[in-house]
Amino acid sequence: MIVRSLYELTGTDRETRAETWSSRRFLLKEDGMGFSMHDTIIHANTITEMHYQNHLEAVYCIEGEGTLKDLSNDREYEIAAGTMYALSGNEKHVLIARQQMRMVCVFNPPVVGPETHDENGVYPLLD
Ligand code: 9YT
Repeated sequence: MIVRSLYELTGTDRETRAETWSSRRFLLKEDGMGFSMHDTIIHANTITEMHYQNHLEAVYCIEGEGTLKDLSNDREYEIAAGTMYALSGNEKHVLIARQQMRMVCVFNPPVVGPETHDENGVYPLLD
């Protein structure tokens, strides 16, 4: 069994920071669950373009409000606490955070640890 608290992750190599977000990674590939689970803060008044070509991701918003645009078909969705979205087709997307947003994110395959977006918003597949 694995039991972890958010404060144990803060400031360790399980916390990855980027310009528009900070991701606290509760579960990584090394934990052997077959997925990774992150508690991610998206900073207020930011725009983040992402394209997870190598991973499927589900995102459950538990705080804040923003707009999600699916760049594969130009559809828009309002995201607020209590809303989940799943990138079931590796869709290129953009998240416009009007407020600070807090998201629980699950990745399959699991991330290894330090992944952050490359210039195309992609996470590499790491071993
Ligand atoms: C909502 C979102 O995808 N933000 C980027 C960070 C990523 N989800 C992560 O690694 O936690």
